[in-house]
This record gives sequence, C-alpha cells and structure tokens, in this order.
Amino acid sequence: MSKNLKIIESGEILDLQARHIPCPKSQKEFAIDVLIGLSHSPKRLPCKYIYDERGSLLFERIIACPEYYLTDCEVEILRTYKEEILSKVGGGKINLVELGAGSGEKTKILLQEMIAGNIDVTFIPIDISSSAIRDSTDSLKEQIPGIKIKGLVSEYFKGIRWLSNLDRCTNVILFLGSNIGNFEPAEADVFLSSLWNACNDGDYLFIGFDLKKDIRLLLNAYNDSGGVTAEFNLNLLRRINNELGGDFNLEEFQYYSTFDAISGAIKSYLISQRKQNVVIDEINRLFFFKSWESIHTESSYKFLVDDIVKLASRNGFEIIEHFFDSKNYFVDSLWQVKKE
Ligand code: AVI
Repeated sequence: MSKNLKIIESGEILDLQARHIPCPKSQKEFAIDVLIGLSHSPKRLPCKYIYDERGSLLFERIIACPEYYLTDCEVEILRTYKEEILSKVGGGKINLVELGAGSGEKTKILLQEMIAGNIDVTFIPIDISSSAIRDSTDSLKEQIPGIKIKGLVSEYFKGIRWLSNLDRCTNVILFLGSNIGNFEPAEADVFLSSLWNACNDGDYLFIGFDLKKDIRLLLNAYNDSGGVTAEFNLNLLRRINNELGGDFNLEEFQYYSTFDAISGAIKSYLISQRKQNVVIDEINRLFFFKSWESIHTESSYKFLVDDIVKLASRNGFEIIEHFFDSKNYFVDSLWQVKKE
C-alpha cells in the first residue's frame, strides 16, 4: 500500500482516501472545472457536480417520477432474472462491488437472492464520499441481517485494484442505472478500459444501458411535470453560488433538454434568459452571458444493442448475456473480463 493511502478501519468501512470531505483538493478541482467549462465556447459544466447532498436527494425524487422509467425497468430486470444472473457468475466466493453508493434498493434484490442461495458474498460499495458509503451500508445492514459489507471510501479504480490484489474472490462489479450514458463516448471507453485494467481475468461487470426508443418517451423522462429534473440541473448553479462564491440568479436560467438524434443522447442545458454578467469570487472571474446563451449540463446517451456489443469488445470484455425488461426499454448486460 502506498504511503499516502490512509486506511481507517472503522466498523466495516475502509477509507482509502488521503483526506476527508470537505476535501480542499476536490474543491480546487471543482473551481478549475467551472473555470474551464464556463470559459469554453459553447459553455458547459460537468454533470458530476450536480450531486452534492441536495443534488443526490433531487435525483432520488427523479427516480420516483412516473416519467422516469429507467429505474422501474431495471428493478423489473433484477427481479425477473436474479436467479439466472447469479447462475452465470458461478458459486464461489464473490465480492459484489457497487460503483457509487446508491440507495441500495436494486442491489438488495441480488444480495437477498445470493444469501438465500448460500453464496459466500461480501457487498463492497465504492464511493469517494464517506457519508454516502455510511448511509448505504447502514441501511443494508438493517435490512439484511448477517450480511457481510465492506464499504470502501475510494476512487473507483483505486478501490477495485486494491480488491483485485487482496484475495482471489471473483469480483462482480455493478454499474447500474445507465450511469455509463452520462459519459461522452470517448470517456466511456476510457472508463471501461480503466475498469478492465483494474480487474482480474474472469471478473464480471453487470452494467445497465438505457436503450433507444420512441423519442417522446425519452423527452418525457427528462421533462417531468413536477419540474424536479429542472431543479436537479439548476443545483449546479446553486452549488457554484454556495461553494465558490458565485452570484448566479437561478430565476434567470431556464432548463431545457432535447434529444440529439445524431449523437443519440438527451442533451440538457441551462439557458440564460437575458444578457447578464455572473461573478464567481473563488476563481476571480466575471462571465458574460448573451441572452439565450446555453450551458450544457448533462448528456444522457441512449444505446442500440449493437453499440453495446462494440463497446464491450473494444474494451476487452466478453458479453455473457443481455437481460431486457418486458418493454425492451432497458438492458442490463453481463460482461466478463478477458485477459488471457
Ligand atoms: C444518473 N443518470 C443515469 C441519470 C440519467 O438518466 O442520465 C441522471 C439524470 N439526469 C436527469 N434525470 C436523471
């Protein structure tokens, strides 16, 4: 283990981060990314910064919106195919590794099935936020008594590399919810090849993709009638105000999302409704907005099965099976790492 890795074993949480949140390094990165993004033409901001505590709560509310079909589809897939999925990954010792600590609802379906089938499983959520890890491990411990959980506070690849060197369990990595769709295509390749590098030969990736479908359904999912998705995107500007001393007037920005048929993504924007200047103290900058100028805040790529097949093969994975929901809106795809 390198010297600057501080490992704190507190209960069942291992902390591989050198520093805790609030982390000056991550604040600096936030400031630099905002500076780069708002200096770019056209303006853009990385969607990962939507997710502070408020942003994560808003995302939970999006999941509950009737228009946002993705989560229901994935839950249906897990409930329908849980036995089949587990039979594919074999019966040895398994680390069920979840990238990003979610609410645990979906993971619970697989964990309960594994425990009922006497599979020797340890659940390992990996996230850089220790509070997110703490929340997800606490609630699962309560709901599934006797479950083995090791929360890992770490960057994804560092955490997986650490696990891969630790023991000879099979890692089954979960990357659910079509999170892969929030990467630009080149970033998705970098992400998957880095994941491949961090894994051992024979490890599995169980990865969710939202499929291309009727455009009206796609648009509705990102334009919920309650305005939750708009609030979720505006949270980016709220964070800049709160953490970097920005003076964005949120009322002056309109949320807009559209389907870009060429790239195959829902593209989300915040649009300045008038000509205005915005000052951000922390980076010592004034940004000028023309009226109706946009900030790109998020891409949510939608896939064809053929895109998924190519993505897997060019990054060193073999597809074991695709699991679809009954409407064919979503697919969870089981891939295996091939190194030999
Ligand atoms: C997390 N991610 C897969 C969501 C998506 O569908 O792109 C985030 C989201 N943005 C707006 N609604 C949901």
